[in-house]
Amino acid sequence: MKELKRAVAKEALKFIEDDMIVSLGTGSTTAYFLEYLGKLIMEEELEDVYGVPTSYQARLLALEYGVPVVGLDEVDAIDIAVDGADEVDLNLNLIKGRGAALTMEKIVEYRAGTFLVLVDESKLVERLGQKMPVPIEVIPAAWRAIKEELEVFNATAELRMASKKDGPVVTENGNFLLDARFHRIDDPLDLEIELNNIPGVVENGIFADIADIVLVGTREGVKRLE
Ligand code: ABF
Repeated sequence: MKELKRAVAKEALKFIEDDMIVSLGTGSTTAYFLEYLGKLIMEEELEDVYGVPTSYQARLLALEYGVPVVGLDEVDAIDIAVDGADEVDLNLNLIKGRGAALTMEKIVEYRAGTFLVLVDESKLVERLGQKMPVPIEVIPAAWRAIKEELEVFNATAELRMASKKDGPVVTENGNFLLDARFHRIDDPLDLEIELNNIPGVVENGIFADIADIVLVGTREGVKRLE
């Protein structure tokens, strides 16, 4: 799978031009993209490209590979957002958030001129929710109330734990994460809106109707879905 991720990461470079502001996602596929992007910048093949990291991990990797970083509040616009996903359905709706950075990811990817998603073929599904849970970022004190509310949606939600001794995962915004398994997600956009209407929910990992292009690494080469 590593080769497929590297292949899509390399293909993504074709979308990057001089003077672009590029938001940088989390996860292993985007890490390969950062490695290749940094190389082009260090070799001066690309000039005046700046990265807007969506997580501390993305920031560290960008700096390690030589990609200059700026804050979201320092730029007028984001030309292109590059990020991975946990699931992609036939209409390019996504589940994201296994990397715990879904809130910042959605903020920048909603705002970007182009949102480019990098996945390997194992992420493609007929319908969202088939394999992966939907991560939901919640106000810590409300996690149990929201977990019970999610039963109304026929979902079973688990509080994401860092480890037995370290307790729950805490996001960079200081919140908890519930991983919610839905039996069927027939209308991702509708569910995304309904979940964000539950008091105490900060953001959820359904990214409906937001991706512009999905590059899929397959054994037959990189496919472009849009
Ligand atoms: C981020 O990285 C998250 O939204 C998503 O869950 C994860 C995908 O990681 P990988 O590319 O390693 O599968 O995009």
